[in-house]
Amino acid sequence: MISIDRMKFDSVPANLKVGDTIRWVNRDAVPHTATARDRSFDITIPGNSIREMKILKKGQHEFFCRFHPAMKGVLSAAP
Ligand SMILES: [Cu+2]
Repeated sequence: MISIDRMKFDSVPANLKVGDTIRWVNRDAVPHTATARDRSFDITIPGNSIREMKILKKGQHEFFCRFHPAMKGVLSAAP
């Protein structure tokens, strides 16, 4: 699970693998996205909502929110 709270991504779990499911939990009232710079994922999470996403690509994925580009994180996925 990766929480989003007060316009920030919470810490990303370690030891993730391709095929794992990430649960994005948006605790803010406004929508956010989790968008990989390599575009391997791009998911919109409405305010006060949960969205699930499967990790499809190995490697280190920097991600950000398209609506608030200052929001950033890194997700690493083993093969
Ligand atoms: Cu945002």
